[in-house]
Amino acid sequence: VSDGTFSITTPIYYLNGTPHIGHAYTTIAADAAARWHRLRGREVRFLTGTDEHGQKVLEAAQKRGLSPKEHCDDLVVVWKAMMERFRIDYDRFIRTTDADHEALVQSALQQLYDRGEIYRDEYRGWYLIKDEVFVTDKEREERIATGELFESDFRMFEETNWFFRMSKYQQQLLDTLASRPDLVLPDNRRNEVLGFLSKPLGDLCISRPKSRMGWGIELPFDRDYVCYVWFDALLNYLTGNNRSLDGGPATPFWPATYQLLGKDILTTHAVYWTTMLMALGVELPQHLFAHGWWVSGDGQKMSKSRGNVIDVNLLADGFGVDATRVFLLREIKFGADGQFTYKGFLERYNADLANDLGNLAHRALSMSERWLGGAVPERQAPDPTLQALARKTWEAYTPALEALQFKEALEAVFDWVRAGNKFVDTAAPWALNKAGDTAKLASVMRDTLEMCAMAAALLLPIMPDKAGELLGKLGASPDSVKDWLARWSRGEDLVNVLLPSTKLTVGDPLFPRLHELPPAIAALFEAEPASAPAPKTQEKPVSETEIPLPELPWIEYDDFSKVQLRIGRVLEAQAHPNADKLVVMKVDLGEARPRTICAGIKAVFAPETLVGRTVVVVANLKPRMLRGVPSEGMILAAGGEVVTDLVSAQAKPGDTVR
Ligand code: ME8
Ligand code: MG
Repeated sequence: VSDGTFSITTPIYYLNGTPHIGHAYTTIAADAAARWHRLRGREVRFLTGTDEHGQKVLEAAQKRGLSPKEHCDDLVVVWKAMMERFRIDYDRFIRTTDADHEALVQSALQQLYDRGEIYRDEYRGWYLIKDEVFVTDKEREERIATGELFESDFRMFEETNWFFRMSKYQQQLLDTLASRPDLVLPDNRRNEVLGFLSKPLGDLCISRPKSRMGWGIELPFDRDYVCYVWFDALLNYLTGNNRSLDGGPATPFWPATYQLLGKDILTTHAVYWTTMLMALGVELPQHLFAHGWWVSGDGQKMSKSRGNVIDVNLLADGFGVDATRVFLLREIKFGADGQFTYKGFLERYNADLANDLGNLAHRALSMSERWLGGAVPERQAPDPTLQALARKTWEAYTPALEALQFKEALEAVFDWVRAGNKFVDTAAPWALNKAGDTAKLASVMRDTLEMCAMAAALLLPIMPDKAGELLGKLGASPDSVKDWLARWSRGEDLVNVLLPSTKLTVGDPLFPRLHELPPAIAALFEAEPASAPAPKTQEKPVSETEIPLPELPWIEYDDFSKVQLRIGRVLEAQAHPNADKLVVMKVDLGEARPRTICAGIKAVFAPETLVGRTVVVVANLKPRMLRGVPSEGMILAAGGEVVTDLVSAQAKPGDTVR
């Protein structure tokens, strides 16, 4: 790629299930980088897509009773929808079933075959379907012994196949890794690859007999076979970047600047892919960056196969798309593993977004509106301390983002935001307003607005919608940012980009504070007891879940969540004047006045025994008149026809019951 070009790829995802945060993570990271380079005025190519051939996808299709292509056509819609929802602005979404890709794979195979890089041999070995790779007997035994995998994860295949002479390239790969220390990033991953290459490298089986597994691209030189899924999938990076193998026009997008992947597929990229490119005589990518894993609460890698995954749509529903993008990139160092917890997300959301950023924006806009007529104020010159800090922020942010160190880049922005709130506290614009020091007030508010503008600009690649919204409130737009970044990179105009007299808009808060986990997420924990003791593996327990539950008119959580239950305390209780079964109570729900509630419990409870009792009240039951007395809620009682007790809890009036 030339200097003005930035080309980035993600792995192409298997269509054996729906996306989870792991897939969203890689894709969001690539999108953030692509957006940054577009804002810097570079020509960008961002490639992502789906991996549709092979045993694993075929089996997923068979489970659904669909042909593999029907299955993929159906499922790919879900992946594209995830990408659209998460504002993934790719330049191409490649599917390995696309015609141009199939043609390129066949051309690659034919060229290698013609050059004697492919030969036929007998093969006998264990195949790990989950990863679509053959493994050695030793590796299989080890991974079963550690409990990571089961015997059923492997199949023994014994067949004649076609092989790529990968071993031939071992030394060339070692030499390349030595001369290009930044080819595989981060360093610990590079060391892992070197470790792998310290043992002799074998050849790569690149075919599958159609008689056993026919879902793939046909070998052009042997129609009884299809291409091995990884050999097919890796070549997507050439197809998707228009890198022809037939002497077609040159493309500015290959070699890619960065190829992102998770550490689970390091070997296939750092060894298979690089040696394939060597054999084809095609340039290697500039960098292969293997990031870490999101692990779930149980410390396990999240995966479609394990079923312990976090649903990205639930995060987007509960916290918003932009908050999710920021969280994923902010929480763990790109390269390291991280544990996902909803509580951690909630805390991070409130601290960084609702409090720090939301607060700075709200203060800047609402004070300017109240005291300065709601337009960008004029001022003499920016505060020099702020300008120095802005420079420092820029110098921390830019190289971090360009090296895909999103966490460090975001830390620089949020430090800047916190400095903004401190600046306001110290400058005390409210005091300046009171003292009538309009010139100083204008200057302080302008500086504060400029701080918001810089924060929005630097956050734009990470949270395009919310940063865009903030820019809009400041009378600017995402387009303005291109120009600002160009000026800032030339060393100009920090804390000085807004146009005086431009109208400001206060509007709604960018990130409303969340007092608790969003209901749909909280419901996950109610459904599952937090830490049930692990079942002993020796005994064969009678599975209770096999005994059917009674037929009930089941409701969804959403239906239940419409009912607001609140703790109340009975302050007064009397017999109803016109109905001899009813008691009329005054109940404190922690509201401005007690509620009047009628209940048919007089046969069981003498009114005076109710005073002082803590009860549970349906607080949002529509008030109605009962024999001339209003009833503004309902008290929960146990028993059927005959009430036996009132429901109670140790809590204070107004507390929520769920
Ligand atoms: O491996 N944490 O596809 P795949 C972080 N089709 N990232 C994760 C993750 C997690 N828990 N789980 C998945 C394949 N990922 C092949 C790739 S490329 C030519 C072919 C991300 O559907 C991460 O990027 O299993 C990982 O490498 C990728 O999804 C694997 O997706
Ligand atoms: Mg996988």
